Amino acid sequence: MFVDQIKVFARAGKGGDGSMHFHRGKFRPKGGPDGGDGGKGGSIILQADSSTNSLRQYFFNAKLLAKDGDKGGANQCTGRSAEDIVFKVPVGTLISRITTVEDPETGETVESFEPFADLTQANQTFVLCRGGKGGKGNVHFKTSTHQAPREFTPGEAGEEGRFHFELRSIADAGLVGFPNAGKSTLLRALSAAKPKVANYPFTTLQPLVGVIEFSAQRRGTLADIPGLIEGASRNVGLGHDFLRHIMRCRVLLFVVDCAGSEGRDPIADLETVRQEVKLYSSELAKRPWLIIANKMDLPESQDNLERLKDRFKRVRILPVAAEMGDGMEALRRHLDKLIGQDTNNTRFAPQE
Ligand SMILES: Nc1nc2c(ncn2[C@@H]2O[C@H](COP(=O)(O)OP(=O)(O)O)[C@@H](O)[C@H]2O)c(=O)[nH]1
Ligand SMILES: [Mg+2]
Repeated sequence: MFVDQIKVFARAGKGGDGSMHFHRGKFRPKGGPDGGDGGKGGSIILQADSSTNSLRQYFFNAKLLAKDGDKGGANQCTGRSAEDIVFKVPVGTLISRITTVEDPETGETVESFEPFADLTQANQTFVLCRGGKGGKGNVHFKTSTHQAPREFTPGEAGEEGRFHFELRSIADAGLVGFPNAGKSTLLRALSAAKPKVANYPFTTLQPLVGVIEFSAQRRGTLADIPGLIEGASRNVGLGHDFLRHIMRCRVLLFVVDCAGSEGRDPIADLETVRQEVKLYSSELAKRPWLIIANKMDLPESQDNLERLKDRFKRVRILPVAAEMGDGMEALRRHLDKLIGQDTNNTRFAPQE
């Protein structure tokens, strides 16, 4: 299940009430006021987490609640504050507040979404609902003429609201492979319009996104994400930028130069790439993937293709020659099954 948008209700904790209390000692039966303040209510905090690419946890738990602060105590004791609760969301989650407004024409209530945070950086945090402050105890209300105050203030309510979380992905499928495997050539061969640079602010790597038209009503998006090198999972080069981009694709297409040009071995290349992906995120490694064996026009490719099939027995391997356009129809058919979406579906949002 790939949940990319969800509505949640969130409520931070209420502050504890201030206490109304008078000191009662053995030798001071009528002591002064000593009621302490209430503790703070817990806040609801969101944190962008690079190890997940789905909002599915909120599908089953769409109520985010934090605890209330404790009431103040005698002896000027401040009540205990409730802990803030941190909820993780994937990097790239856009958060909007949902308000309901009345449609002036029909009188129906409609929801409106007002964007208010975009979590684009790993570990970035955001306070979704702030916990209420604790109330003041009666000790604060004592003055020279008012020695036995009975006043205290209640704790503040925690903030609450309904929110829309939406995971903005770069593309439905991402092309992954070492330089010169043929990713750019493939993207050009498959996409209908000239691919555009994706509008993602957090990197010097520029993913190119193209739209594939499967039929008049069905399309999908495909990203060419440059920059993979060995050691990416250890953040060598721009490794983490690269991996963060592919985290935002639902399906991974591993492209290899099946001819093994420049002394490369396609099997070793693929093992290395899979390993980098696994090391970075086990969730990413479980995502649907297939192998595109490119450059099948070259004579060395045939043997390597057999070796590749032997090594990755359970993985779909599509032999193509992107430069010549060979194998594109079979690849398109397969991609349609994996990522094709009806264009009437409002969730299909082509890149700007
Ligand atoms: N013989 C052959 N060469 C190809 C094929 N696809 C791409 N190339 C060549 O491989 C080189 C790298 O291709 P490119 O798409 O830039 O690779 P990228 O670095 O993965 O984007 C270029 O010189 C292409 O012309 C193919 O199907 N057959
Ligand atoms: Mg390229």
